[in-house]
Amino acid sequence: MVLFTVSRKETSPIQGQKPGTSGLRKKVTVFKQPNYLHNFVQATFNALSPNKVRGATIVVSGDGRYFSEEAIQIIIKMAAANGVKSIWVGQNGLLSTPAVSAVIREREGKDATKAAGGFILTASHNPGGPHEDFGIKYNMENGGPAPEGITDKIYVNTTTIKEYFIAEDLPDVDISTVGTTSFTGPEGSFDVDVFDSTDHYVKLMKSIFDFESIKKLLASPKFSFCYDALHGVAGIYAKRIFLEELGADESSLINCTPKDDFGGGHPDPNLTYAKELVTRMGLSKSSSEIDPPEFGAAADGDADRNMVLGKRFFVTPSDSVAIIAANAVQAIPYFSSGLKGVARSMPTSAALDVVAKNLNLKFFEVPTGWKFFGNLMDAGVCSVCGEESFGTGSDHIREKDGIWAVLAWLSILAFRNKDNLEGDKLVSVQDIVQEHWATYGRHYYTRYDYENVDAGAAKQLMTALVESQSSLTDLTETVKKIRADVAEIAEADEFEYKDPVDGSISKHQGIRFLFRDGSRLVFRLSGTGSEGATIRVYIEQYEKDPAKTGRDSQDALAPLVEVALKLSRIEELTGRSAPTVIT
Ligand code: VG1
Ligand code: CO
Repeated sequence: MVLFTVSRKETSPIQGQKPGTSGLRKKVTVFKQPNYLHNFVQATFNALSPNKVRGATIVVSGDGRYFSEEAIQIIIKMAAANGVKSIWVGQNGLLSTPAVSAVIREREGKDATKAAGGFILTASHNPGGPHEDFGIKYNMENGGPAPEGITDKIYVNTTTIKEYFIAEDLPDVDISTVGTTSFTGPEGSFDVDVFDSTDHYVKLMKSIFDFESIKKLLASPKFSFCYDALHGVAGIYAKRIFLEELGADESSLINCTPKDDFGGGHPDPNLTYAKELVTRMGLSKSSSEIDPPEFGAAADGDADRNMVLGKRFFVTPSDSVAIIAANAVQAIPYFSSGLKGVARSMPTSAALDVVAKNLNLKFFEVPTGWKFFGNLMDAGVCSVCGEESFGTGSDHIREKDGIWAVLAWLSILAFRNKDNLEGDKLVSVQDIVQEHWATYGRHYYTRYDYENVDAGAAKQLMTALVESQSSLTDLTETVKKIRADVAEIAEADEFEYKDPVDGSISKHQGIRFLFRDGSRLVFRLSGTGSEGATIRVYIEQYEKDPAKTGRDSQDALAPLVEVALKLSRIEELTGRSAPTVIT
C-alpha cells in the first residue's frame, strides 16, 4: 500500500471567488493560476461541518471539459490531506450533474457507506477549452447544490484563507479504469474508487419510467427522433439509454461523444446554439424541404438542461414543465400516486401556475437557480419543477435533469399513442402542446439575453429600473407613452423570497413589472457568466382565448418587447441594438 504524507501550504486570498447561481465559473486561465483551485477547494472543506469531511466519502467528477483531469487529481490529493476517507470518481472523470446528484443519494460503497457530498466540475452551458470556461460547485448529502448559507461561507473563507492541505506525494490515480486504489496516510486508509459513470443513473431512470412502453413507441415506424448532446457528457447516457435500453437507431444520436471543448461550440440547448438539431427538426430556413423526425431534444454540457422540439415545432421550457406536470400522473409510473406539489423559478412563465390551480396542487415560486427547489423537495411538498432556462426536473434527485425531461416527454408521447401506434398518424408534440393551450390558455414567452455587456453599464441599467419603481403613477405614465396598447402596470418590485422551509430570505432576485392582464416583464443579471455582465430580459403575456393562442410568439409579444427595451434604455446604456440570444 502506498504511503502518503500531508503538507501544509501557505496561501493568501485571491479575489473574485464568489460562487454564482451555480458554483464558481471562470476562464481556465484563471483557474490555472497558482493556488486558485486549491484555495476554493480548501475554503469549501472549511465551510462544511468537520464530520462531512474527516472520515467522509466525497464524489468528484464533471462534464469532462478541459482542465477536468488536472482538477480531479488536485482535489483527490487535497481530500486525502483533509482526512477524507474515500473519493468516488466516475470513469474518466465523467458524471453528468444529475448523475452526481443520483450517485450521492443512491450509491452505496464498502460497508454500505454513502457519500457526504460531491464536487461537480462544470461550467454547464458555457463553452470549454484552454481559453474558455471551467467551473466547480459543491453538492450536499441530499444531492443538491449547497444552499446560500454554505456558498456564502465558502466565499468568506476564500477572502481570509491562509493555508491549505495537500498530499503532494500521493501519485496521480488512473481514472480511466474502474476499480479501487488504496493508500495509507497519517489518518489511516484512503481509497479512490473509480466506478461506471452511467450505471446508477440508468437504474434510477428505469425505476421512474415505463421503459417498455417507450420502447414500443420508438419501435413504431411512424416515430423517429433525434438527440443532440452538443458534445457534452449527456452523450454517454444517451448511448446507454436510447440505444442500449430503448433500442433506438444509432442515427438518432448526434454529437454524442463528449469532447473537452464541446467541438468548439456553445453547449447550450437552445434555438441559437443547437444548430444541427434545429436544422434536422425543420426549424431553420435551410430545412424547409426535409421531413423532420417526430421528436427532437438536446442537452447542455453537464446534461442538466434540455430543449424539446417537435416536427418544425419548439416547446418553450415554461410550457414543457407545465405539460409534464399536467400529464405526469397518467404517463409516468413514478408519479402514479399523485404530485406533492409543483414549483417554478420566478422568471419562468405562469403556465405551471394555471396547471397547479386547475389540478389543485401546492405551488411555489422561487428565485432563479436549482438550489431553491431542494428544500421544498426535502420537505415533501414538491414533485415536479422547472425553469425557463431549459431546466426541468423532479424530486427523484436534487438537480434539474436533461435526460429525465426527454424520458418524461417520450412517456407522454407513448401514453398518448399507446392505442394508436398502428394508426394513420401519431399524436405529435405539437398536438399535445396545442391541446394544452386550448385547456389552460397560452403564455406567450420570450427571453432576450445581452451577453458580455459592460458590467458598469449593466449595473446602471438595473439601478435605473429599480428607481423607476419608486412611483407607480410615474411608471404607468412612462409605459403608456411608450405603448398605449399594453395593459396598465399593477405592481413593480424586486423579487424577494422567504424559504417556507427554513425561513431564510433571498433579496434582489430580479426586477419585476407586473401588468393587470397577467403580463410580466422581468430583468435580471446572470450569475453564471465568467466575464462582463449578461442582462436577461424575460417577457410574458397570457392569452386565454383559444382562438388567439396560435400566433407567432415574437409578433404577439412585440408591444411588451418595445416597452421592455425602451423602459430600460438598453440600447442607450449598453450600446447594443439587439440581443445576443433570443429564446
Ligand atoms: C442560469 C439560468 C438559471 C439556471 C442557471 C444554472 O443562471 O438562468 O435558470 O439555474 O443558469 O444552470 P443565470 O444566473 O445565468 O441566469 V446550469 O445548466 O448553467 O447549471
Ligand atoms: Co447545466
